[in-house]
Amino acid sequence: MRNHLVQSLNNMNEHYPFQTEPLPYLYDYLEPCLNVETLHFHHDKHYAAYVENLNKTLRDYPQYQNMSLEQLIISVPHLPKIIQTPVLNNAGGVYNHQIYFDKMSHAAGQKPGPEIEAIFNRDFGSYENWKAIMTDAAMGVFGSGYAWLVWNRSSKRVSIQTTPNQNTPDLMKFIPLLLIDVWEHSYYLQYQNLRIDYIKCWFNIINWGKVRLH
Ligand code: MN3
Repeated sequence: MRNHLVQSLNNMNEHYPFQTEPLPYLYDYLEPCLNVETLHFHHDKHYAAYVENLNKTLRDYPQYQNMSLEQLIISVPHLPKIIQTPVLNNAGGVYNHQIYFDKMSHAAGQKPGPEIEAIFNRDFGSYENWKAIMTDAAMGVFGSGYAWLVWNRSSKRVSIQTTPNQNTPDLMKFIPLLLIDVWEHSYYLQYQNLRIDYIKCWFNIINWGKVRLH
């Protein structure tokens, strides 16, 4: 199963005890879209807390300590009831943040390459249409959650989804390609209530080189 699942950070196949992965860039690298303070809080406090809480949850369950994040997320319904919610929230929290941080880069006028642009043309009409739909999805997340660009394993098409809290798309059916975190902690220090400005800026810091079609 492993080879068919998304490989976003090098550590995606790691298992308990999970580590807080360092950012793949310096804290000021995403300026001005995401400032140093925002990244410090988001990475060092929020993401790190999910790692710590996931490890705490699995500490007394050696039978699950060799499972990857994706295996844990997929297995949630089969875990003992008492750890289902903590694993859903914290394995999801680690997984989602690792993809989020991994797929950003310094704004340099980046656009998707020809392969992704062709897929956007086919499945959304154009790159600009994709941006508009993705913006609406991210704006439409009520409360905390994410908007995702996903690859459908069976239809071989891309689509947009949203998930609440730290939920992920159904990893058996979809491969996450890209996501935007719209929890307030990801933007509030810098943008306050202006989620739309954060989303607009995020499009400029997507690391398209790390968005891989399958
Ligand atoms: Mn977050």
